[in-house]
Amino acid sequence: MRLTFRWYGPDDPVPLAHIRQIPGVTGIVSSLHGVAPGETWTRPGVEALRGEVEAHGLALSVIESLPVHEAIKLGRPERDGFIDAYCESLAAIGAAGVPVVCYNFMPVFDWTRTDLALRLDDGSTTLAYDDADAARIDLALGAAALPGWHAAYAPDELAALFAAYADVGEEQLWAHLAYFLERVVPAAEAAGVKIALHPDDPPWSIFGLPRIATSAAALVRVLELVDSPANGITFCTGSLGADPTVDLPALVRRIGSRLHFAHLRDVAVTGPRRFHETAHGEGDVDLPAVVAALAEIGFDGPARPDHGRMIWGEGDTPTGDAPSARPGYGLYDRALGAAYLRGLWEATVRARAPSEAEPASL
Ligand code: DNO
Repeated sequence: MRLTFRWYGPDDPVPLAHIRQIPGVTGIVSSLHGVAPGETWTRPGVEALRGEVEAHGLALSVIESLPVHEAIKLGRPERDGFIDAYCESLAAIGAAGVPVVCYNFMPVFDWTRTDLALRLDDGSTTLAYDDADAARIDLALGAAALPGWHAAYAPDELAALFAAYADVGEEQLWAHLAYFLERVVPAAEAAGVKIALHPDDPPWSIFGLPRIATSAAALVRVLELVDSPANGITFCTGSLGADPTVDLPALVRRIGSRLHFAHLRDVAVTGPRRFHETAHGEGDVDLPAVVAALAEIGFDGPARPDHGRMIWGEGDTPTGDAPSARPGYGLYDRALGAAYLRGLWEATVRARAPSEAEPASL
């Protein structure tokens, strides 16, 4: 496992210079955040990002995300043009030397929470989801009604998207994913890039929209749609960990060599379809067992601490200025998460091969 950290580009309040100071972190997970979904990425664009990351002594390990245009998920006639653009972007990413691309296939909204600052007993704040709260959100007001999605869609745009998805059931969404992968996986192979689908977060339908990457069986089905080493999974303990019926270590073993990227974080499940994120190691996810399973399959790909709480005043906006951190992506708690994961990994690898002086990789 190689330890990485997400960086949102030059606008990220957390600078690369600070990320570099986290022991064990050698790689960066980032994206061309200025390029709109559906637009084609260029090799110089990716190379510029890589150059900036490398100038700070880090490697550009993963592109997260290369977004999938809604026309592809909806199966609209214009999807072919967007799929061609996606393939070209993969070629640019591969030519620029980045080996892994994370993406998701969630309609309309990516990860979703109903509270971005739930206060925990220790005074920190964290991201939380409660289906009962979600049911009270009035999306007729536009995406602004949903925490974290303020600028994403105007009310009429959102209404049009919901209307379009009214005709798309889960099996149809599967068919659209298959159509996409049948065309994109060969392009990924040619580009020397591994693509890695992120499970839906939370792993169930929200606001009546179809969602399909919601279970262990679904992730296996994704792999079977196109049976190629380039067609893989981003294994996210936070997404699937919100469903207590998922056996995460067993799923690591099942995905095996098709597990291309790991998001390692923790959640506390507090009721049916109700959870909040916790510090790494403090929630209901058995991270030691997940890390042991990763070691067992010989995982040597990128992994990152995922979200973190807001601690030590980070994210406070006493002056009403721009927040010093984006929800879930502050520096401090994620850095603690990285330190925790590093320790777990070292101990796990050492226990498996006691004679080795140093762990195989970190
Ligand atoms: C949440 C992330 C997701 C992820 C995308 C991948 O913080 O894990 O936003 O980047 O779903 O496409």
